Amino acid sequence: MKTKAAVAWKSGAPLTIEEVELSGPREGEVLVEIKATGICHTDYYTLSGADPEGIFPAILGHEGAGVVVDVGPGVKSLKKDDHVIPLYTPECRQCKFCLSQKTNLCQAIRSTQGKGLMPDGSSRFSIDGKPIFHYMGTSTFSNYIVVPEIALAKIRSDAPFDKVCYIGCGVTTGVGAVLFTAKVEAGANVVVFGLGGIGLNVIQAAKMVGADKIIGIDLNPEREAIARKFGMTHFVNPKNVDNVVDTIIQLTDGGADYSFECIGNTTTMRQALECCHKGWGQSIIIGVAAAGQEIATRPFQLVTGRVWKGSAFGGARGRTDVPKIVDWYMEGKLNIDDLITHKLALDDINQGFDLMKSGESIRSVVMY
Ligand code: NAD
Ligand code: DAO
Ligand code: ZN
Repeated sequence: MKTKAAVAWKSGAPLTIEEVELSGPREGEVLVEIKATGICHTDYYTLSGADPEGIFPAILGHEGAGVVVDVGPGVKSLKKDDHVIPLYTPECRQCKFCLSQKTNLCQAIRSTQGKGLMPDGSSRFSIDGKPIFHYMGTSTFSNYIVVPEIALAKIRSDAPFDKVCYIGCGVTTGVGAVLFTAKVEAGANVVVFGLGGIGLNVIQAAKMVGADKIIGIDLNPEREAIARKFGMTHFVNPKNVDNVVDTIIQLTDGGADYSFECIGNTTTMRQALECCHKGWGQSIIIGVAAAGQEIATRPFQLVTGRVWKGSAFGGARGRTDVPKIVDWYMEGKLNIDDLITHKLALDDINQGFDLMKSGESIRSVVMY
């Protein structure tokens, strides 16, 4: 079949809208009509050329929601018309990683997914017979996609696609980092570096669990108002203080119980660790730094009890946790609507990247 898609032909170039050939689902695979997709910083990171795993030509996008159109042989857990969110972190429930119950990093299809291919080593996308690579196993900048059954979370059918697509990455990453990775407790002091599409979700989850002080750090003063709406109690603009770490230590009487780095900058990663409370403070790295970057601190920071951790997709097990997060949104426990600042047609997808780069949008959503 044919599908309309935004194709990334090479790094640094705008996406172009193309009619792409999509071959049907094979064993264990599912054909999905994507109804809406968010544009995340990580799509820009790959398009910019900073991603060491970036492969071109590819169809980017990893924050979608849609409907099952057809299933391949052997698919048991999904059927036509089911509503789904594609998962760039699948959940096979059988691999060593899934069975460990210690991580959400299912490895069942990791090697082919990282090469832009389906698990059988081929691409389902092509133009004039030449393959176009998949991206993060999802490629939600295509109206139709084929994905493995283990990379789809089945969600309730009354959830609006144009909102819950954001649960495919940003919401789950931020909320999950608080609930599943850090397990922040009521009364904790929390610091969030970067008040964008991820950081604001960290803030709303910190408020949800009853954190005490929720301190937001951002260079963009316009992020203060929306962050306060989501639960931030104190705002620090690094441009207005001599030393960010000292400022946080003073505000929290000794340091943060938990800090979250939601920028992808190795300098702020160090600050996020060093603003943590001696003896127990934990710093969670969510931001993805450019290829080749390294983090540094004095080892004594760790000897004296601070803990450095990372979180991918919020530590969420996609098929298990994503439907629950959709429920939380539908029950009014999470605010997604106010974070979706722009809606675009696929033809205008490049505007979404411009809005992100200028700091004007929190999330742009493309509607098919
Ligand atoms: P974003 O661009 O929406 O937000 C980043 C924010 O950081 C902006 O508000 C910006 O003003 C602020 N900022 C930039 N440099 C700063 C600095 N030096 N000091 C203070 N503030 C600064 O990005 P996003 O969509 O929220 O993504 C944040 C990061 O998370 C990215 O690196 C992205 O790739 C990563 N990410 C990680 C995961 C994961 O699973 N770990 C998932 C999705 C995204
Ligand atoms: O299992 O080795 C692995 C890789 C898992 C990928 C997790 C990706 C999370 C960070 C990338 C940002 C996603 C938008
Ligand atoms: Zn697995």
